Amino acid sequence: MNENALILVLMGSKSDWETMKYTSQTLAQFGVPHECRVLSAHRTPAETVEYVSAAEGRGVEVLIAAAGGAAHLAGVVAAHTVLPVLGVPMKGWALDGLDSLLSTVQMPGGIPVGTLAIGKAGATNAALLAVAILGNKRPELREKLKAFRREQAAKILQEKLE
Ligand code: RP5
Repeated sequence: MNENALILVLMGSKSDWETMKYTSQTLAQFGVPHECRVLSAHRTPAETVEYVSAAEGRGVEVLIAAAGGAAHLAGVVAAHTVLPVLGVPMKGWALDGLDSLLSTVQMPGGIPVGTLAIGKAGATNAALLAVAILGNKRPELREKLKAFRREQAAKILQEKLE
């Protein structure tokens, strides 16, 4: 447990870590204190609710939830907190992650989940979006994001094709 965590990253299974390590790596790159845990909406429902319900009181500002298949984790997380919740659909074992995408993104009105792309791109972008949210009140993080965008653009502009 990281007592200073501003972001909690939940995933439904250890098998999601292969993808969600990119969320953790990106948050670490920006120096954002965070905590990653395996918690499942259907395999550990009580523990998931307990963990999410305590987030606001701990000073957490954003939650990221990743799941595959019938990917209801992000929706369940969002049901138990008013903190912003970002969902990352995992590619899963069937349907190339389309099942996870629809399960995560199609929240009925009233309980929002900001859903990112399937897989690695979504895992990375969830971290970048969380940093942008934190950046609203933290000028140093906003500056880091601007520097990241500049570096990204410079790399593209230097590309040479054989
Ligand atoms: C979901 O089921 C997890 O998020 C994972 O993406 C998927 C498969 O889990 P395992 O069977 O690999 O544990 O709950």
